[in-house]
Amino acid sequence: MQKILVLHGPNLNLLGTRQPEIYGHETLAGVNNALHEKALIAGWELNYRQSNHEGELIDAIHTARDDGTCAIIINPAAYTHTSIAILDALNAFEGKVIEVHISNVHQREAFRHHSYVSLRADGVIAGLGTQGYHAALEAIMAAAK
Ligand code: CA2
Repeated sequence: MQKILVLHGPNLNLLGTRQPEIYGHETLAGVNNALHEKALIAGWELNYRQSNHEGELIDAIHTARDDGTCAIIINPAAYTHTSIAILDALNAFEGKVIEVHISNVHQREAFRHHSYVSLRADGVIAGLGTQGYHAALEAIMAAAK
């Protein structure tokens, strides 16, 4: 079974509980369960992880590098705009990387317009709400056919 990791950055544990006008009403558990089910039906293993700590996200990327994970879907949240360390970790991962943002970061404050992670990402999805995660998953599975 091919394996995918979905990695959620800081504050995304609050999804569905605050700022629904920006991030929608779906909870993180709802997103993860729906992705897990979709992957499983297609014969893929999907693991997910959320952390508010940069080092834990980096450790999860290192684990993915060693455990046969073939693709990472990552919403680095605010670390998108600050973290060279997450970029470096992703650069050491050989599989596919898709960067997802729930909101359209380009319509928001200027500091959200730059992404370190985009320097490594094979694809970037922004502004589709939580459907962006599904688009990323479908793209990864379609590319492997
Ligand atoms: O649009 C996205 O997915 C972001 O990655 C979300 C980050 C933000 O810093 C990025 O610029 C864009 C923020 C995640 C915070 O998530 C919350 C969800 C619900 C309530 C409060 C925060």
